[in-house]
Amino acid sequence: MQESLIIPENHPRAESLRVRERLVECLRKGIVVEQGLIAHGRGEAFDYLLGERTTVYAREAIRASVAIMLLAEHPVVSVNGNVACLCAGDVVRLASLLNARIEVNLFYRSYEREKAIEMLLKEHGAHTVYGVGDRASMSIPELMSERRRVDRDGIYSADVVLVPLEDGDRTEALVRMGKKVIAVDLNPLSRTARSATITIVDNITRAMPLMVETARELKNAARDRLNGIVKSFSNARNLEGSLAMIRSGVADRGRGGDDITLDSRGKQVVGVMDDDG
Ligand code: PTJ
Repeated sequence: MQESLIIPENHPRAESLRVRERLVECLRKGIVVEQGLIAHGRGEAFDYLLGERTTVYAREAIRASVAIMLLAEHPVVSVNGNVACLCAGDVVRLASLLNARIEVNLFYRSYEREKAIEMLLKEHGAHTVYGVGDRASMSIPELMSERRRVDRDGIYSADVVLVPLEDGDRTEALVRMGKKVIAVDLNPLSRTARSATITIVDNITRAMPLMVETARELKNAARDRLNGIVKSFSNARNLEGSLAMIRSGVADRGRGGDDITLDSRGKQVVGVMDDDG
């Protein structure tokens, strides 16, 4: 963090400013690339339109995602620079609760970045980190970017892959390989959001801790119950809901209104949700 920068606690954008500082620090450490800052800016714009809160639709998608990962035989969490920087600890906690493997997969790939991200994940308690160096010896068919390189024991053989901040090409390619893909993307219109099996339209900084909380809650749930949660989920319907939130939020705030409501735990939510979403 720049020594001169003090973020007052009561600044309305304090959290958002702290996240920016963290990304800049990760850029200096070689974890995040310059392009990652641009990608984050795009995410911030969508987050602003969503009211910077976790909607009921995101909660429903988180629940379905955790359920599908608990039902999976070989779930994998894919980690890029931004994800490692913003939520390494939650990635490790989530993977441990879901019995999932963690794989580094970068669009702007370099061995130094792979190692830096592996080290960060290990500092947060990860045991084995897949996809680093020669481990990423397999290729996702029909994919040209560096993201095609995957670990035989990780993404290549996974049945469910969690891909926060992903590009559309790899999401589509993974789906073509017959995998279930969970995306976290603040843009409900992106190709990633549209082609994933489940899309969580939320900021990863809010979504990942909620995934951990939900994994703790559902970890011992019966398979029938988990199947029920997955079966009742429709990604198309959920994305429509997120888009409707953006539309109504923009209309409300355009009129100077503020429709934020708090749930029983004091978290900002909108709408009402049943037990299983
Ligand atoms: O670390 P690397 O080399 O793998 O590169 C990572 C980036 C993020 C640079 C790379 O994956 C990239 O270029 O991503 P895209 O194609 O720009 O897609 C990023 C998507 O994530 C966009 O749709 C953003 O709206 C969204 N996004 C950005 N920040 C967040 C986010 N979604 C959720 N939470 C965020 N904090």
